[in-house]
Amino acid sequence: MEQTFIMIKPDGVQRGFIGEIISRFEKKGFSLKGLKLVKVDRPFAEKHYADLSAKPFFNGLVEYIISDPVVAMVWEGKNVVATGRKIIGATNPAESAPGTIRGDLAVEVGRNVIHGSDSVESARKEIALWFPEGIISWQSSLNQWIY
Ligand code: RTP
Repeated sequence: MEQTFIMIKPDGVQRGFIGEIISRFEKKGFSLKGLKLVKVDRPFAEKHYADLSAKPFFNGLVEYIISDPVVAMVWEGKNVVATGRKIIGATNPAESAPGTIRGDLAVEVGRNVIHGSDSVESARKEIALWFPEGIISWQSSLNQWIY
């Protein structure tokens, strides 16, 4: 079953959106497979965002991610990578549709509450980076009715 990596960024944690965000993924029918509150250091954040190292906003982005704890999660389900990105909304909250997490909860691209893997391959790499200890395998008793 497909998995994705979702991170609630420091602003999402500080603003009290952990429950709201988990609820949106649960209501859609996805399963939470990994969850931890972590404060990452600069080398780790630079590794996570390595693909963006040439961007002018890279240093600010890294400073933001290391500033306070984030919630790292693994979610599982049918098409969870692409559907997760739809639930999250466009990168710039000014362009995110109402009803999406960023469309409802954010106004600034530099404080857009949440990250979600952009492909199955990125998800695999990000889950390995953030959960090197691995993911506990378990099944919800509701699984047979979710889809
Ligand atoms: P994410 O990786 O956080 O899910 O975001 P994304 O794929 O929607 O967007 P991406 O282009 O990968 O950018 C990663 C994060 O960098 C910040 N950003 N700031 N100041 C700016 O112009 C700017 N552009 C991007 C955002 O926090 C974005 O989520």
